[in-house]
Amino acid sequence: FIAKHDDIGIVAAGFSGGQRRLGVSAAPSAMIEAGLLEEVHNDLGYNIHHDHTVHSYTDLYPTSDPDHRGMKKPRAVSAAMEKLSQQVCVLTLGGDHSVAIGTLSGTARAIRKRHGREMAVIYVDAHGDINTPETSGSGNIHGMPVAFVSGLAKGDSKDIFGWIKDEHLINVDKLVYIGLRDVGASEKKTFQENEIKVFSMHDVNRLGIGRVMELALAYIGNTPIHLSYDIDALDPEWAPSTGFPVPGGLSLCEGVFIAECIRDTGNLIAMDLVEVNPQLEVRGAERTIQSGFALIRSALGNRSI
Ligand code: 5AB
Ligand code: MN
Ligand code: MN
Ligand code: MN
Repeated sequence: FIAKHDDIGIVAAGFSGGQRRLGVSAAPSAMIEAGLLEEVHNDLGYNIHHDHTVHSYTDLYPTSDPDHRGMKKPRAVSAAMEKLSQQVCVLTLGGDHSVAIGTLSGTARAIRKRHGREMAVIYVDAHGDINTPETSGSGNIHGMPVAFVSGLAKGDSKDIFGWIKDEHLINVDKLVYIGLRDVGASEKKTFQENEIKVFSMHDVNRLGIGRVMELALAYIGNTPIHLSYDIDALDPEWAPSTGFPVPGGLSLCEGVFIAECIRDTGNLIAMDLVEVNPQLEVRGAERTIQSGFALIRSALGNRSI
């Protein structure tokens, strides 16, 4: 897994079609301009494979894309994520969290093909992102990625997530959430009915992040891990420039600790960093970008002490 390799593929997935705010597509270029590639190469020591393109996938948007089962831009998101699913990189810079439909399905398929195994997913987020089109109040697909990649929400025609096959699916028995604090009633029901392992902010506050990570990693066992990190898991103090901030989140210190613990397993195979929106400059996007850097550095780097 990546801890044992010197090569890293990075894809800049500046996709914003899973929600209605535009700036989130500018996140990869903002992070790259702030020196992300140099940091990963010079400081973390990886050979970077990167196509020097920020993919917005807007060329894949159909001319007509009416709502379907309440979903906004269903065909655009589906087509973009079908493409991203084939790109399979270690680090994906979003974009909104609908990109996880592409990344999770892509890595799940790759790990099945290469290693004959199912991967685990650690999903760090303020939100559940497990709405189906039928339970979503907003119709925004960035609130639905886990439902689609776990098979809880079914696609229909090929151009509306029908391309998601069994080989792309993640197993909800190997899924762990950390940081939740804004979860809808039907999402709570889904968590309970499927006995999904959730460590909410309440659990983090009750147990401490150290114990939470012990429990989370023991639950997963020795399994390849895809880390899907929504920057809004961090408290707005540390990540103000994001589309759906929720107070009462992880400190940067806790957020970094999560990434370090996962790195230390040696089982990290892929990471998404999503929902940075440099155009929502509450207190300047710089702080949010620097927090994102810290998470990436901690997940991919070596121990500094
Ligand atoms: B994010 C909400 N649950 O479905 C919905 O930022 C918010 O990727 C989704 O976590 C937030 O629209 C999606 C209300
Ligand atoms: Mn290459
Ligand atoms: Mn999310
Ligand atoms: Mn979120």
